[in-house]
Amino acid sequence: MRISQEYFDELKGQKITAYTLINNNGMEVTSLDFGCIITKLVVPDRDGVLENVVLGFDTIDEYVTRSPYFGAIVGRFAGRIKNAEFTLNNEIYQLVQNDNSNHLHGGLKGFDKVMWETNVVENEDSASLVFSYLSMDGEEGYPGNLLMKVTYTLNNDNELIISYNGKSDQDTLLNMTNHTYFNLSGHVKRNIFNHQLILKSNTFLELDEKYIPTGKILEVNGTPFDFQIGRKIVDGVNSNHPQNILVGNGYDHPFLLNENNNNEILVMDSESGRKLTIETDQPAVVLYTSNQLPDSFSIRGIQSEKYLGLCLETQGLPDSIHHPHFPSSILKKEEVYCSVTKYKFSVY
Ligand code: FUC
Repeated sequence: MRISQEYFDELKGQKITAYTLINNNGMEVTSLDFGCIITKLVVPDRDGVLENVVLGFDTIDEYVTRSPYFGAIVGRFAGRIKNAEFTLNNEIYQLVQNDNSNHLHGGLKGFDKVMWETNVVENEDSASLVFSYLSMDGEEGYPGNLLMKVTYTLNNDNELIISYNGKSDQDTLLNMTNHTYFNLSGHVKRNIFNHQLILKSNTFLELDEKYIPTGKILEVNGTPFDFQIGRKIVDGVNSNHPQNILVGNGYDHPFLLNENNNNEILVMDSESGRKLTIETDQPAVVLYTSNQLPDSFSIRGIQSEKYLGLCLETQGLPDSIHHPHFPSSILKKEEVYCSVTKYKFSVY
């Protein structure tokens, strides 16, 4: 295992560093201390060819001005909170409105746009980046001083393990995820239409026209939302299902997971032979097929357009604070938020 570290860019006089973890098979994960952004993830295809399989940029300016959360850690709350407000312990909290009148992905300056203190840890069979950030009471509207730690570990089994650890001095909301856009073709040679997805989930959340959960939990049976035996992403693009059409022809939906820590999410690209297996302890995964990716810029020389990346955001349910029948995302004072998601790369 190796760790390298190099100057990436500068933002308002602050130096941003890119850290790269490299395992004995040549798999590489590069991440910034800004937003814990994964800029590159290099994995072999079935012929052993090492290529990058995530969307990312080479300058900080692109991340700050136009990135739709490429590779970033999202917090304090992944997904939307209706009307950007909530009541907790009889107190009303007004959050930053950054998605119409709603709150999205932690606000205008969420965890994806702050500097994280970074430490490197090297072991024989793994290497880790440990990121820490103290989010102050009132930041983006949330209560409590929250100390957050996010750890990226790469091992020699081609696994990237992301673990989250948080503690607040007041009751607060917390729902963390990583917002990587995967494209297993390698260097974005094709869009994700033919990526095959298997998901151990038989229900998903209905969304309203602002992408806020209505509260209804729908069965996947007989719909393009049924990934239990596997289907291609293009099915949801061509679908007449009102929920596929609503989000811009594709998916932008939370799926409730039937199982945890048991190969519950699988993505395969038959042309490259790359396979990604995700395991998590989170109750849900948001499947987002980059339906809103603008075509107004390029991504490392490739024209940006819809469907270039596939996001599988393991997390709690969006807007859960307004739906008592959803699993709670309240983090109690002095209790520890602890969660792990594992991404394993292999070939078939
Ligand atoms: C996802 C989606 C949103 C949004 C964002 C960039 O998590 O749920 O709709 O477009 O990412």
